[in-house]
Amino acid sequence: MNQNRNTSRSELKEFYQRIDRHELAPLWEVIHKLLARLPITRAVPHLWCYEDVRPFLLESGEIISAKEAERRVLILENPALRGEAKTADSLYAGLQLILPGEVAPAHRHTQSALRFIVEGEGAFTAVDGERAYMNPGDLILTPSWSWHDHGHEGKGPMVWLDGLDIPQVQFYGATFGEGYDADAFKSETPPGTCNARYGANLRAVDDLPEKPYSPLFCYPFSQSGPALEKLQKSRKPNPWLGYKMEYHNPMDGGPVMPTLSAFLHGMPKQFISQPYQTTEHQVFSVKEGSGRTWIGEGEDQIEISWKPKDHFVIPGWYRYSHQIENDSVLFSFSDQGSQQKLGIWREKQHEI
Ligand code: 1HN
Repeated sequence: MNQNRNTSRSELKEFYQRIDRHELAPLWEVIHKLLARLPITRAVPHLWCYEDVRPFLLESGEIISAKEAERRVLILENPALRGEAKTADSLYAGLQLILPGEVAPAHRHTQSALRFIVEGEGAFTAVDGERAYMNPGDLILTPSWSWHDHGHEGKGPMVWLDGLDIPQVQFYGATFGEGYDADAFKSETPPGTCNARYGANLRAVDDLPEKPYSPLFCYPFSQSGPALEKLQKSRKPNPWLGYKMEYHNPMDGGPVMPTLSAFLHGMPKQFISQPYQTTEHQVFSVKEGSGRTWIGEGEDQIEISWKPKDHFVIPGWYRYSHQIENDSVLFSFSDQGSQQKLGIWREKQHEI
C-alpha cells in the first residue's frame, strides 16, 4: 500500500481551517516542537548585581510601607519573561525589604516559599506563630498553607531573597491565598522550638511525619556555614559541583519542601568546575567570595562575574561552569525535588 497521500499544501490548509472552527488542531504540524530532542526553556540566564538593585530597594522603602505593600519586594524578573513574575520557567525570586518597626501582615497561600537572608539583623519571620529571628546566610521556610508574617525589631534595613514555586502552582491552577484577621498570627510557641524539636538530630518518637515538608523552618548559617567549612577540609571537591550540600527535611532526608530544593555551595579559590547541565532551574545568591560563571554554549554563551549579595539564574539544561576567584559560598534553590518526584530530572556531566 502506498504510504504517501501526496495531499497538496492548499488542501491541507483548507482542512485545517474547517477543523479550526471546532477547536481542533493537527498534531502532525507541531509534534516536532512538542517532542523536541532537547529542552526548550523560555527563560535566559541573567545576573542582578546588588550594587545596582540595592538603591532601588531602599527607594521602594520611601514610597511604600511593608504593610501597604503586603510584601515590599522587587521581583527578579527574567528578561525573557517580563510581566510574568518569573525568574525562571518554574521559579519566582524577589528581594524583600523590611525597615525597623515595620510589619508584613500574616497571610497564607498554597505556594511554598523560602528566604535566604542577604543583609541586616533584628527582623523575624513567624511561621504559624513561632518566630525565627534572621541573620545573613540563614534559610527560612514558609511552607504551603502555613501562616506567616514578618516584623523588624532591630536597626537598619533588612533584605532577603524570597524564592517561591509560584509558576509551578500556577501551572496546576491550584493557587489559593488568604489574609489573617490580625497583623501577626497569635501563638505562644517560643522562638527556637522547631530547632530544638527537629534540628538537633533527635526527634520525639511520637512526632510522626504529618506534612509533606520539613517541620524545621529555620536553618541558621551559624550551623550551615561551619558544616560546609568542615566538609571542604575533609575531602576533595566534586569536579562538577564543588562542595554542594542540600538542606534537608529531617523527617525523611528529602528536599525541604515538595516543590523547592535548597543548597549551599562551597567552592575554593581557583576551582574551575567541569561543565555541567541539569534540567532543574536554579537561582543563586552569593554569600561570600567572587567568581565567574560561563553559561550556555557557542555564540550564545554568556559570562557573568559575581560578588557578594549578587543574584543570578541558570535556566534548565543550560551548560555552565564556574571559575572561582576567592573562596566562595553560594546559596541556591531549584525545582530539583519537584522534577525528581515527576521522574523527569536529568543531569549531564562533561569532561574537558
Ligand atoms: C510572600 O508571601 C512573601 O511572605 C514574599 O514574605 C513574596 C511573593 C508572591 C506571593 C507571596 C512573604 C511573595 C509572597
